[in-house]
Amino acid sequence: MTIVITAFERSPDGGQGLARDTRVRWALEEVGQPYDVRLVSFRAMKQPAHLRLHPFGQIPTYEEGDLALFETGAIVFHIANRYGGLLPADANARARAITWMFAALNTVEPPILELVTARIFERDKPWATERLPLVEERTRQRLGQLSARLGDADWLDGAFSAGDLMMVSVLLRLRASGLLDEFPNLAAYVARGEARPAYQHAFAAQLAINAAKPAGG
Ligand code: GTB
Repeated sequence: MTIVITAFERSPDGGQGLARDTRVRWALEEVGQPYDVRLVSFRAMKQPAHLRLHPFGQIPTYEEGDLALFETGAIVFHIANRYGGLLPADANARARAITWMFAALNTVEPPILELVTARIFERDKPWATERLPLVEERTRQRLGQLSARLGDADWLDGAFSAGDLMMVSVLLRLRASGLLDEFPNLAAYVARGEARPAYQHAFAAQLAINAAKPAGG
């Protein structure tokens, strides 16, 4: 059955791989499943046809036969659960890998998104210079905790899993802030994720769509 995902017709990041279809592409590459991509404009995302797939009018979505999903956590979990390669067979190890997926999305990503908002979307506000250091410090604290847990391990819990895929995807959003470099083991962890052939393929696929399109073109 053909898997179809949606992605930005033209990602605002110009192909840096930061839009969330990249994590879904990465998961599909890791498990060796081919997929098609339907590109959607910002306008089309808010139209009834897309809202039927995604109630919040966003990308990515995932369609496979009768199944339609939204939310990257649910999509990556579905891929990992249905196809081998992203979750351990041992039940406890599997539960721990899933825990790391939730930790990435519920505990690590929120301060990172707050930081992105403060750095980019709120930077012209009169209170931005007061707020930004506070948000940076909250993010730094979270990264410190994650860094302490990772230590000198390659991955968060044994072999690479969907938990690492999600955590690396979340951390990648920090690169422009420089905060990641304050934690060399986390920077190396992200680099290990990016070096995986599956990530490379996913990145190249989204770049091929976005690099060819100049802003406003
Ligand atoms: N919780 C949802 C999930 O994980 O699937 C969040 C989905 C989401 O945020 N989708 C964004 C979207 O569709 C694209 S990925 N936004 C359009 C809208 O809401 O109208 C977030 C994103 C966007 C842009 C960049 N960038 O340019 O760097 C990075 C990430």
